[in-house]
Amino acid sequence: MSHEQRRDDFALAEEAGAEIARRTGIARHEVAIVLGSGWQDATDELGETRVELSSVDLPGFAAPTVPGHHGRIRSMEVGGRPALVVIGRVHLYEGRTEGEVVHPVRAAIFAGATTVVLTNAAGGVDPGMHSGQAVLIRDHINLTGRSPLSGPPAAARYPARFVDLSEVYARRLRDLARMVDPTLVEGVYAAFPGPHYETPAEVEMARRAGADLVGMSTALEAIAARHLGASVLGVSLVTNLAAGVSPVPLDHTEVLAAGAAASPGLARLVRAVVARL
Ligand code: 8IG
Repeated sequence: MSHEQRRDDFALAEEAGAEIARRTGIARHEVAIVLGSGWQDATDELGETRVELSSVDLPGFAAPTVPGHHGRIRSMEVGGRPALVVIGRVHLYEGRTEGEVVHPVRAAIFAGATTVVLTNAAGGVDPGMHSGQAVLIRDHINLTGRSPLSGPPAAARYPARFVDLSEVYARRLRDLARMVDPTLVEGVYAAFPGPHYETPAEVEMARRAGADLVGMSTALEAIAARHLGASVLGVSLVTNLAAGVSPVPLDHTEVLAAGAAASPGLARLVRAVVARL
């Protein structure tokens, strides 16, 4: 990636943040909520929608290509706070750059968000997990081999890129989530590049490395959010047991179905956490 493009990642996200503020008429959205696969049926139940924007009209947003990812951004009131809800993310496996993958999160932070809620559907590595279960992400293992902070340095007005990741997923936010639902468990999320699911040997490797969940998103967005100083809450919806753990082959349509079934509970959780921020 050229130096020009790298600087543009941040400049473009700032432009998008300003455009979001202008189009919604809300100067500062306090919270960003990224709804991944399986979470989008929960959108309407998060709260009151103020404005819906088509993300492709905003500077720097790439159109998602995954079924169930729509490329919309809503300004909503969630738990009494102005929130930007990103409906449908883009992934590395769509051929997008790290910068494109984290762009909505950066744009939302430049639009004012100091808390970022990242949601995803994931495979359960821990055989004790079950489809439909929400798991708080305690930490991640980034197996994508990529970073949103790689390349020539960003302009000096942005934070240094050697960002500390000792608490990517804020303990305070995990504690808040457990106050809302004391049955929530925590897990380590291993981010694979995808789009293929893992082999049983790869899942076993992830398990031995300490992973409880496997997925294809979230880690880069969490890194980008920490780099810009936002607090991150990560929640995975387990929609399948990972290869070798599950007795049956994996299927994306099951991911969406499990999400649809779980959505009222997921929306309630996010709303209640945001209300307590
Ligand atoms: I849903 O088993 C979902 N997303 N990498 N592996 C990976 N991503 C996933 C999986 C899975 N299930």
